Amino acid sequence: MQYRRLWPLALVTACAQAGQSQPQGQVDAPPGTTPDAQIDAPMMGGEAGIDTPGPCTPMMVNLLQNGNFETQPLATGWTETRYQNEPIVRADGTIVAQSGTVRAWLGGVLGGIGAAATDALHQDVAVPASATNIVITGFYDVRTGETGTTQYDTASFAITSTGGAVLQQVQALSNAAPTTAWTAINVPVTANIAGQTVRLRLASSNDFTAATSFYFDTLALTATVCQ
Ligand SMILES: [Ca+2]
Repeated sequence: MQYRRLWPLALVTACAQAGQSQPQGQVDAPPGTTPDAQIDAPMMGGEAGIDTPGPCTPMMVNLLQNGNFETQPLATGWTETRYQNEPIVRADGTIVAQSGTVRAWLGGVLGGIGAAATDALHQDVAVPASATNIVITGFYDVRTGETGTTQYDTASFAITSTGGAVLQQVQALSNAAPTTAWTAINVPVTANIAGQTVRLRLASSNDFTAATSFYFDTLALTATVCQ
């Protein structure tokens, strides 16, 4: 940590030795860094005595575990809330996985009259305080026995608190907008989740007739973090 906090001085020294001039208060950053935000920002708070972070090496990471659902045992990293104890992370059925052989399959089953069939799958993710440029990517596929444009069966992909409060809706799906192939998700996270543990939650609800299946695969929660 110490050497990182000292690098601007070292760089100034190196530049001076090379005969280059530097306007006072400006230091060129090494490639791949954004010096203004990382050097100036910590100074803006003005709190004396706080150990402000120095420049870092930005690195893109995937914060989601087993987003492609291929890790054994099935549903590693995820918590399933099953309808009639049917597994959600599975390889069987007619829709081939988008990656590997396993995907999440929510719904595809009939509920009772006045008692919807519900499936849910979630994973809690600790988002580093330094995380920026957070994006959710993946694929979904919706197949339904319903016709028409009335929503009877629905699904949602959301970022929630660990208590379940929705922080950002990532993707809302229903029988009214079925797909015929895997469809890409690419959604920037606008909710302020850096430094928090949040929940990625997939959930479905089916009514009592003409089932709808909601498939998800190859999910990722990527962010740029300081290393
Ligand atoms: Ca997969």
